[in-house]
Amino acid sequence: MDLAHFTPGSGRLAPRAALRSDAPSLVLDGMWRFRLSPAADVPEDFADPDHDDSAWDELPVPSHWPLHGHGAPAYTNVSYPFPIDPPHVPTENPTGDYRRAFDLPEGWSGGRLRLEGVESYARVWLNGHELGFTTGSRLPAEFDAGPYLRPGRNVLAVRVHQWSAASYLEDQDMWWLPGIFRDVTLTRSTADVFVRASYDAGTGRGTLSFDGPGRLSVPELGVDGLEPGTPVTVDVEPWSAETPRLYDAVVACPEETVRLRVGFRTVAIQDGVLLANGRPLLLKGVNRHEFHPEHGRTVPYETMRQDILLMKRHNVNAVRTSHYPPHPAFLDLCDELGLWVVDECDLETHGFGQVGWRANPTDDPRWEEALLDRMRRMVERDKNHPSIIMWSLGNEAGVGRNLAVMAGWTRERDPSRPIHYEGDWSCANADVYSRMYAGHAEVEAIGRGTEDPLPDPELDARRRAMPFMQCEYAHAMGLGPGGLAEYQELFERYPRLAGGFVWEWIDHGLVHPEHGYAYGGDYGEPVHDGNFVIDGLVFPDRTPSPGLLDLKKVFEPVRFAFDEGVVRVRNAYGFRDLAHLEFVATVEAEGEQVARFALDVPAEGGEVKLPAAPPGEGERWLTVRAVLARDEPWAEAGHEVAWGQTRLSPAVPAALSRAGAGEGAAADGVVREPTTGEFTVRGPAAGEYIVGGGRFDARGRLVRLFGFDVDGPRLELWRAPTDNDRYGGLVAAWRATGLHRLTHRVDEVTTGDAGTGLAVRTRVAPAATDLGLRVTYRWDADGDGLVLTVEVEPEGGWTGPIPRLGVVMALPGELGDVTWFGRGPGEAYPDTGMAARVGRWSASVDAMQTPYVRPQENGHRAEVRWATLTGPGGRGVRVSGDPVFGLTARRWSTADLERARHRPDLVPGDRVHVNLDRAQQGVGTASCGPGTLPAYELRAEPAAFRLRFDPA
Ligand code: IPT
Repeated sequence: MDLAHFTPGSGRLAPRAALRSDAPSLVLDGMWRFRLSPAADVPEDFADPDHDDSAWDELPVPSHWPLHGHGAPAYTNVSYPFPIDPPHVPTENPTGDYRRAFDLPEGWSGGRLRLEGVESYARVWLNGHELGFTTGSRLPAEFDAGPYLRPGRNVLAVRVHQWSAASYLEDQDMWWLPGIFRDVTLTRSTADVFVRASYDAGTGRGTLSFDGPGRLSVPELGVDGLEPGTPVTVDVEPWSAETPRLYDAVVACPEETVRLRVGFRTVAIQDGVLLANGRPLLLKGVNRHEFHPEHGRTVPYETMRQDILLMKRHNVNAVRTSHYPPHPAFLDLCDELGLWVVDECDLETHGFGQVGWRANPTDDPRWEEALLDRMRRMVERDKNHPSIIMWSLGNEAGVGRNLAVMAGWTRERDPSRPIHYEGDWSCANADVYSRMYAGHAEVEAIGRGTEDPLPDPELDARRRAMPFMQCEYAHAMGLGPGGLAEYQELFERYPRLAGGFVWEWIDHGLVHPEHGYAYGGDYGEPVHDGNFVIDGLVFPDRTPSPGLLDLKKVFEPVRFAFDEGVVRVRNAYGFRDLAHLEFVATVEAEGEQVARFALDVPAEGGEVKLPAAPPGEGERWLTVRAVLARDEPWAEAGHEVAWGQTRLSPAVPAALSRAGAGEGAAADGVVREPTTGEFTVRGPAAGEYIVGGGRFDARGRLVRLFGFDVDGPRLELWRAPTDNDRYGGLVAAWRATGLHRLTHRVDEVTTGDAGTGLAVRTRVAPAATDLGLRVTYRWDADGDGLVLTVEVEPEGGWTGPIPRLGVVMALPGELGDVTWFGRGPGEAYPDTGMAARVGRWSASVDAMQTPYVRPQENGHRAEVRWATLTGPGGRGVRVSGDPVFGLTARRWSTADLERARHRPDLVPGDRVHVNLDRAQQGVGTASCGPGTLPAYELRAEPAAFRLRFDPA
């Protein structure tokens, strides 16, 4: 079988719209017979209707065979997993033969066999007659089955090759997953309909027309029996992602009746600004791959819906279908629930970049037909969706003549939607200037229109008149992404900036018996890209990661600004007012609610007076929340859309001046259980020191605290590297310096005059360098508590950032319950954690871990005023900051965390390891994109910080 050819298919019918028709159709999904062969040259006798397949396996359709025990998945990002020698493909070419018998219903005649998606090359036989073949994995193909259908039993046979010339066009960053992975139907529908529905914001009227057979009616608009090609203009409510108003339409064709939902909206570019319905359109988007942790790209309908609900609930308003057209039902849901969509063609040739783009199909006339075929099939299938606002030619396919062919055809077929393509920065074939991972400074320059010019003045002038978007930014790999708020600030400041799409929606971790979730290399792939496939805003099971919670905050459509006794509420929606929201304010003292009131906010926003809070003690915060007043199709009444917080009093929290306000504080100096005698002993015993409730060894190391065995605290600069730390190169520098292997030399242990204090002078330094830190730990008893002052003085020529500055200590494993007053409930780092608000939070140590698929630094709680770590009976240790500290608690050490490759590698030990940080280095997004912004970098500088320990 020759798979090394450029032709995209044969025997296929002209592409047409995905439509809901009343024409009979037969769903052929379900169990098929299946046989996998290691190469393509298998005899074709299996297509014979009488072929004996009784010894074959069964395989569900739709599915990917490697996820059902046949072969294994493989992950590469940019690299092709086979030699680059187009159009040739490997001899080792997993080939799946599928067979399915079905009974034709009585009275049935004619019909089309429709395959919604097969990866990557399918040959199709009906009753032994070859109907043709198709490529273009995430695009439909239809074959005329009519001539070969027969009454009663029919046998369909499909041969699927994993590799074909078409594989060169499908080098997307994802698992290679062959198979019939979307639905198969036999349908008698033949109609094609193209509905055009625009909206004129000036008149408030919509214009409707259509191409196709039959007559169009929209009863709700009084449109009845409209003929093709005859526009009609009527009063309508426009469609937007915020207000997804759809009208039911019917097209009565001679042989069938087609039902559609029409949305009126107009996308335009004016003065370099992207507009929808005459208003600026700010894309708050995400890149979505189709992914399910068990089913791969065969995504159940309910999961598609869940994705959209999750997006909407997190203030996402747009989706780029990276990097191929999704299942058609997903787009129906986008129309219905409201998301702006950039529909992307199934085209990526990224791996040619690794050979200097030699022989790139994008620029080779022999591939023109195949590339155009993909574009046509996408546009024809999806043209009726109001949600789709741009067509994307593909992703990372380099530059070349075939792009012009794709764009040219598309412009003619559908002039109503701008064309997107990022891979050619000259924008020769695009209508918008799109980039990926541009840093903040460059985005700002583009916003101002002061970007570097293109060499060609004509192209430069064209591009300068274009709106700008980031089709990918803020790489959500592992901990992070950092820098979201700063991007959003720019997008909102400059009208030319139309926002963008965070990379990416979901971690593609496949359920794995040993590793929990698998990533590249876990199936023994010789070429792979490790955990680069784990870079989503939701974990593989679709639990939101902290990154998504931050994104929700940054994307909020309502903004609050506080001033003396007032809050200014700004409507940041593009297409609706605030009438659908309710506003609730609460006042908390030390995290406990002391007042709650409703706020009357005008629908257009504005300044609202805040009622006076009742008098009282403690650090007080006022929180305003905007929640849905009524159910929306995507969330229930009460769902929080936005919030803001302001501190009422006092300016500086009184954390260190004797614990008093919080839970677990020792009352009036009375020492509580356990009383081991340590509380009363003063002064050094043999080989040890005792200060208040703490016992120290001869080297000044705290070994018992309030009767608990402890270890430390001592200085810590290290953190288990994040993906951004690693891929951005910081880790290499940190390791070269030896920050992961600090030595601690004790120079002097002295006691204070009254025997109540201890000073431990040390030098903390890595081997093989003269860099170091003079660190003094000063311990003072204060009532029942102990105050630790840490003074740090760097020595030598420190350059570059350090991971963290703080102390680490180990507590008994039984102290597994944590309550803190600070930011929460989730993790926060200097440039993340916008979602973390000030309050009183409780969680077990186990629940404080963020389950990043590839373990790394996580779970840091920021700006903690005080925290208690307690065990059975509520006894334990309370730590207070001066005024705040960063808190991390885990059942494994940083070294264990760093060693782990998958979650199951993390085995709880018998200690709780607690980091009490003064500061951490920001997170950034350097795994792909800019690193930490300078404001969030941590340097080795002289520092002093205090912590107070009390029995809890
Ligand atoms: C960019 C790709 O478009 C995207 O598919 C993904 O691979 C991402 O990188 C990394 O996760 S391309 C890159 C060269 C910027």
